[in-house]
Amino acid sequence: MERTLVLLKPDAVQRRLVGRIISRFEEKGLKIVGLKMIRISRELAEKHYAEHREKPFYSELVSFITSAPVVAMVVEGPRAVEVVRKMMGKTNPLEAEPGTIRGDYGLSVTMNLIHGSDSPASAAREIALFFQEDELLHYQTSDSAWLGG
Ligand code: D4T
Repeated sequence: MERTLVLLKPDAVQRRLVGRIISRFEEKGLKIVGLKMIRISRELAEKHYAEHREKPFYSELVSFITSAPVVAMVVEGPRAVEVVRKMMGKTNPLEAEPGTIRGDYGLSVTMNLIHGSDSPASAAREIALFFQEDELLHYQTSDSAWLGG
């Protein structure tokens, strides 16, 4: 089973969309195995977004993600990385399809509500940045036999 890191960005918290977004992942059948609300430090933001250091939007991105609390979660399921990315929609909410999280709730490429790891390798790196091993739970849900995978 695959795991991926999801961040509900400051705009999702400020706009009170956290419950609705988490519900989508629950309804899909993904399993939440780690969940916390944090204020991301500049140091953590710089590590998380290291690959974007040279991009023109980097400083705005770091300012935004550190500006207010976020919800960090690890979700688990078959091909969870790809499934979550599909549910998020394209990076720019103006281009994201209706039915996706960004397509349904967003208008801004900076304040685009949600982050999801873009590969299993990124997921492993990012999960380790945001969660200690003992913050991730191993458990069975009672409906797992009916979800396949
Ligand atoms: P994340 O990493 O947040 O899941 O977003 P994506 O994987 O969909 O998009 P990305 O890595 O290309 O961009 C990371 C982050 O930067 C913001 N951004 C992006 C921005 O503020 N301006 C821009 O022009 C772009 C391309 C949004 C997501």
